[in-house]
Amino acid sequence: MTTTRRTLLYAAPLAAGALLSACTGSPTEPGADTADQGADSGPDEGSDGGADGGSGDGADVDPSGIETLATGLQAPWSIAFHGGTALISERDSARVLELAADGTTREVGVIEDVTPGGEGGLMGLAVHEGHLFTCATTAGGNRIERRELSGEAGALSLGPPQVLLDAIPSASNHNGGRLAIGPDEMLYATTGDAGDPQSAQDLDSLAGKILRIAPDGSVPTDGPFSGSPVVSYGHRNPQGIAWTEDGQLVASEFGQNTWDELNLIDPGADFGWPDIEGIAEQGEQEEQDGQDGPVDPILQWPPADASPSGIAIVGGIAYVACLRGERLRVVPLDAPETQSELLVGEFGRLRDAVVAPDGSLWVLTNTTDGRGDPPPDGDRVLRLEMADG
Ligand SMILES: [Ca+2]
Repeated sequence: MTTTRRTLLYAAPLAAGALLSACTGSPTEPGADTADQGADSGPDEGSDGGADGGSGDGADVDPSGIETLATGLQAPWSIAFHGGTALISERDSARVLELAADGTTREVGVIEDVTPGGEGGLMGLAVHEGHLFTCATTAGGNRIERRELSGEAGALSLGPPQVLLDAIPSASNHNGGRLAIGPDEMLYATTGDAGDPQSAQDLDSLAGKILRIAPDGSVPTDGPFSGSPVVSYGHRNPQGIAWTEDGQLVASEFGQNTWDELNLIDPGADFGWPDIEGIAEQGEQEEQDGQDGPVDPILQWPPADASPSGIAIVGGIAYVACLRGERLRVVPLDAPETQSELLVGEFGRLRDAVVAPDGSLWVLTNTTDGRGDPPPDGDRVLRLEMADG
């Protein structure tokens, strides 16, 4: 297979079987993991699976090397880079950690006023021009703040908080919570429906949306809805956002019972929830109001095989960290049907995937949040090397 896109160098020191499935992208058996996952995954970040979504041959995979960069993390949620230094959020402790080259972590600070509970707590991180942005659950809803980062690597500290956006509806489930700086240097945030599905269709609610604000918290004047930070609506619980080199925003989203989604986000678009889950069935689209109707996902998966959270895009390929599905999905965006999968069942639930400054792909495991089966050394950061294929 000749390709110019960047592909993944990967090795599976632990399980040849996982390597085989990574290479072939063989379909998983429906319900195969429900015995040990169904009981503890609940209805939200993993729910009852349906039929097999299938997966075919995807990106070239050249087994070579995988590295554990850090262990001992507790319910980690997000990785963001401040220069060459990785910052990691822990959901329940509300700690922001910095990762040293030797794999040790150091507490940079604890985000104040965080009220962890269910899926809430300290969630997404983003860094832009010396500032750390956080999304966290507080008594007054989910809140986006920024703080100045000061000091050198190994001695970083946080300045006082500035609240950028407050009172985003929160609940024990469906908090969204992912942050990212876009190619337009704006701050994007995903929000869940917080248990009120209809709020996703209410343009006056911040729930069930993808939002966009300036780094100072102001609402950009060029958004699709005047005076509003809303970019897109009709989302249930999106937790992953990333951009292609062409600037296309891509988002992952948890479905309810039937279909998780991977969506291409265009400003102003409706993504269907709660009327439609996954790709619209015949007839569902006609029932919708609006000129263009809701937008279908480019790909859908049964929650048992996915439950997607953070995503990273490298060379036109989206890498999707899956919680209940316990795998990294590999989706060539120009041919989503050729998707494949990596790390299947090897490291448990996966929460985030990010591109590091050196171009490698980092993946954050998530086995210690009460739903996984944690190893004795807690959660970890994995490094997967990328190479030109
Ligand atoms: Ca949808």
